[in-house]
Amino acid sequence: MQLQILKKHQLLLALAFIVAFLGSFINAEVILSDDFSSGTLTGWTSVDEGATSGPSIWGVTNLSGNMVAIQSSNIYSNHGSDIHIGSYLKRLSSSVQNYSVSLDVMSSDDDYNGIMFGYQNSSNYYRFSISNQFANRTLQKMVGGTFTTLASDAVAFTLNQWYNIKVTVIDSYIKVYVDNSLLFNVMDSTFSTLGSIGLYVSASQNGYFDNVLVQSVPEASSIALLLFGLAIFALHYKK
Ligand SMILES: [Ca+2]
Ligand SMILES: [Ca+2]
Repeated sequence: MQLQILKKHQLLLALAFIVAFLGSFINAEVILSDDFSSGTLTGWTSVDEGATSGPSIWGVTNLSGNMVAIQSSNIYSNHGSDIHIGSYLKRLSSSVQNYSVSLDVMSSDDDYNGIMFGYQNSSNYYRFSISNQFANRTLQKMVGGTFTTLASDAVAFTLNQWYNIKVTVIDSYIKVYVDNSLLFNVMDSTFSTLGSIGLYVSASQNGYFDNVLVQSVPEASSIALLLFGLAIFALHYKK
């Protein structure tokens, strides 16, 4: 009987170690958080691609006491086609494989705004964009300089309204959420690492961005291992 109690305590201790150890993997880790309250774009690099109405004008502005990033030129190329490039504000270079990118976006212009992620270089990345004029929300990948549409719908964003866009890339599944509602769920493993992210505009004079949050997401295998440990513990404890 005493031996049994001792064994239970040892098992509990072992479990505590397992939980503590795996906890470090289970917790999402913040890779980047920027609410632009610093008033600067330190750490960000602008990349202009649009041949018309450039250059870009990126900065930080105060909207009713909230500091946000703004792009205020109408820079664009290939308007209305799948390409619709313009300018982006780039950051990070990460080899993390499972991740989430969240940000708030708003525009007083009716053109393209969005987010680039899984960015390996200027010819290889994922891009989610929204357009009021062309009434669509589109997830694309650019591979070797050529865009392919992965998912699209026919909904226009509302001018001057903040939207939260969240993208998760976990085990080759790309999920796009708008205001916490799942919009797209696509399987694609072309770009397996986070790479860089980009705050994206095309012909969007006064595109606003805020609350950029990039996190690593725990791998399913870590969670499975923890559940396995818990199951073993439960079985022993039941005896
Ligand atoms: Ca802010
Ligand atoms: Ca415009």
